[in-house]
Amino acid sequence: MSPISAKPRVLVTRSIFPEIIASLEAHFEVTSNQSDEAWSLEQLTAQLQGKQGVFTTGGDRIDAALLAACPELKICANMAVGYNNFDVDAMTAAGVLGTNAPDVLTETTADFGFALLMATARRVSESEHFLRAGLWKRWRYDMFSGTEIHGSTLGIIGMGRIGQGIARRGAHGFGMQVIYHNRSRLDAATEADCRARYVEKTELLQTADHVVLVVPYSAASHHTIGAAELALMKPTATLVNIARGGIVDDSALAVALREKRIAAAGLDVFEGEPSVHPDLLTVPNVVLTPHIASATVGTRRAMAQLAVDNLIGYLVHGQARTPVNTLVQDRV
Ligand code: 8YV
Repeated sequence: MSPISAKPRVLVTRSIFPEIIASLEAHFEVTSNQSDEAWSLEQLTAQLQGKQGVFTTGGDRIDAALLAACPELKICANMAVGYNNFDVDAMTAAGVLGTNAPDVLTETTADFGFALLMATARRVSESEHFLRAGLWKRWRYDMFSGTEIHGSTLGIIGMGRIGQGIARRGAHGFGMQVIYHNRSRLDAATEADCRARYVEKTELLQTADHVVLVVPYSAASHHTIGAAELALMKPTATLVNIARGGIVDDSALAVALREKRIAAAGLDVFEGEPSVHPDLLTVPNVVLTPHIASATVGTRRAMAQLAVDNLIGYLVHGQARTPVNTLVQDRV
């Protein structure tokens, strides 16, 4: 028989930095999936039995059925700023706290949004494939001509912290005119800091040279960009999605790219990822990356540490740092 532990029990669903496991072990009895094998819902449910906390990543769905099967669970700490993998209402109803990992990834993710915009507009991937394939035989005046970045119009849909970081890079670094659309308009000081002007979505799509999507995923933001929206964009425009799969109708986008109704797209997130719509894999004018916008060692470490801080904060001290459903925390 195993000795009775006074420590709360925590599950870590995916492989993570060893020192993060060590910092959890100072406070908890930890079970971790360091082999990183993908767990089915049934396996996750089985692993969660008797656990008070779980360290999740964006792919771990926490819903009413899972919560009903795991009555001891008190907190789900997401190592992600987005938490569309949480059914927040079901968690609140079950008395389970959810936490996310905001702020620590803002600038890194904004850097990547800009990197993807530039790679897309300047055809970096497409031209590298051409070179690697041994097709570069001579200089040509129009070889891989792209779209201007400096001085162009940058349209940002979703002007939270990451959107603002991209706006500042565009306005201050590249002299871009920044327009944005958001559920609510920013205050005047933030608009001035970002040098960004609020416009309706239609105007943004019609006038932007580069459209960047940074909205959280929800039923309301599903297919924010579909065939109708793509039809509004300039034929020379680029589209970048660093938000979530499902914000863009990937099938409609593949058609628009193939038919050159827009110039190019840069995608870090996909509907049904890690699967990618097969048509996107065959069109040349799209840059595809495997959901890596926050992937620097320092940022991923900080995101993981924030999830750890939330687990310790809540299960040991009764107060998490970044809750997403504060009602539960208030009740404790
Ligand atoms: C994560 C993200 O890498 O923070 C987010 O919302 O999309 C990414 O930074 C991913 O969700 C893994 O948890």
